[in-house]
Amino acid sequence: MPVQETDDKVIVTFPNDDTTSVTVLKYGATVISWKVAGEEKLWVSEGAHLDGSKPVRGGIPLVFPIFGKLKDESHATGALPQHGFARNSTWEFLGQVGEKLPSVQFGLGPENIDPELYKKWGGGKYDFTLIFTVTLHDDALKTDIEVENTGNEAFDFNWLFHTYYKIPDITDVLVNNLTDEKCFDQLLAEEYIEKSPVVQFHEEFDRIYKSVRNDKYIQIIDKGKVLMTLERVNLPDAVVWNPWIKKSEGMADFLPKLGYHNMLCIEPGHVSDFVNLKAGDKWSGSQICETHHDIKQQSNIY
Ligand code: TA6
Repeated sequence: MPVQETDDKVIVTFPNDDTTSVTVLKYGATVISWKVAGEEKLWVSEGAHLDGSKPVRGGIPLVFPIFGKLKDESHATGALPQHGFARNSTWEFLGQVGEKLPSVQFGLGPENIDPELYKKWGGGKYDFTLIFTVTLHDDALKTDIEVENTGNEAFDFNWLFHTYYKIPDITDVLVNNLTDEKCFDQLLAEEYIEKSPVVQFHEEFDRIYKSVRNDKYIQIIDKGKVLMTLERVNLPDAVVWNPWIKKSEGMADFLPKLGYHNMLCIEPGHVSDFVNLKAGDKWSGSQICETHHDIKQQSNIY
């Protein structure tokens, strides 16, 4: 059966191949597993809370309406917790919307948010609908988000897919096609141009690559083989994050502690500034995670 719903999850399997599947936890509409021919592509902490008690550490948490935590409490999102409320609210399963490529949808509106939490966004004056779509290909996963302003006041928001990829070892992987891109280094609180021909990892890494052309592939390369190619639609920014040992030791739900060796976050979004959505308008963005590409080296020279 291509789509199975349980009380807390939705499991989608590829037609005639149940070794290819995606599992979505209704809490946060968090993708907690994506398997291609039996091989898990996402990293989920062994200490992740899957009972709705806190956002899932791993998989694809959904970040809305704020990325990170604003220091400016006067901003409409200033009182919200880090990364907003989408990842810690239970979404409504809206059903299957695609057959040949099995696709399922989840919805979130003010009625699904804890009232205390919702009031922290602009005093609860905004009205919105989020529609999250997950589409399973034989060797790729597509996630789409549509944000609709169903109220009568414009609002500002960030969106980000906080995708945790499973990798053999962080010290072996490279990430390409970010050379000459402007980035904000969250650790140094500094902005600079990335000059490394390929990004490597040997310590905590937390950078927001800003306005990266949407036609640029971002690839995770392991010992010369492309593990993952990320394509983006209308998502100009990409956060690259690995907590390394000290940060992972400081996160109770990050287990095993050496697990930072086996994960890397490449997080497409619109986070370096806000999207301003007028009353009645819609905005959408997508990530396509692909496992079948060869290395595609792109630069900004033309
Ligand atoms: O996406 C990178 C980041 O903003 C890091 O700075 C780190 O805080 C990470 O998100 C995880 O945040 P969380 O709230 O899930 O612990």
